Amino acid sequence: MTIKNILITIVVLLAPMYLSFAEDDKKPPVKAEPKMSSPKGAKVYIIYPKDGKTVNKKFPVKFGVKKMGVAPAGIKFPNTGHHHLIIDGAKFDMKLPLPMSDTIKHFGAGQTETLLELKPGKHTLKLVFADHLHRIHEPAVISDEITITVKE
Ligand SMILES: [Cu+2]
Repeated sequence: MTIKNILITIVVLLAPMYLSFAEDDKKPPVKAEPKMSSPKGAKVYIIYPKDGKTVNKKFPVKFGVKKMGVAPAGIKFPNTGHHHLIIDGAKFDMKLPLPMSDTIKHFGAGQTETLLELKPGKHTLKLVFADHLHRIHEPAVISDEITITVKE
C-alpha cells in the first residue's frame, strides 16, 4: 500500500463517522411518533357535489366525516384529523405525511368545505383524512372517488 492509498483508506473509514456526527448536530434524536389510529367504522365522504354531477367552474365542495372529529393541523387529539382533497387522482405515499400541491389540498384550519375552481371537463375528487402531522390514520380513512364534469 502506498501512503496515498493509506490516506484514502483512512478518509473512507472516517467519513461515515464524521457524517453521522454532522447529522446529529442537525437533528436531535427524536422518537418517531406512532401514527394516529382511527376507530372502527370511521369514514370520510364528499357530501357535495354528488358523483357524476355537472358543476360550474367555481363550485363548493362539502366534506363529511363519521365516527371521528375535525381538529386543526398541529393539534393532537385522539380520533381526530383534518380533511385533504385529492384532485384528479394525485399520487401520494401512504406511509409519509401528505405533501401539499395544487392537487393535494390541506384543510389544516379544520375547514369542512371549500370553494374550488377547476378547468372545464371531467375531474375526480377524493377525500383523505390525516392526523395532526398530516399522516394518514391507521387504518386509513379515505373516501370513495367521485367523478364530476365542470361546465365550459
Ligand atoms: Cu394536512
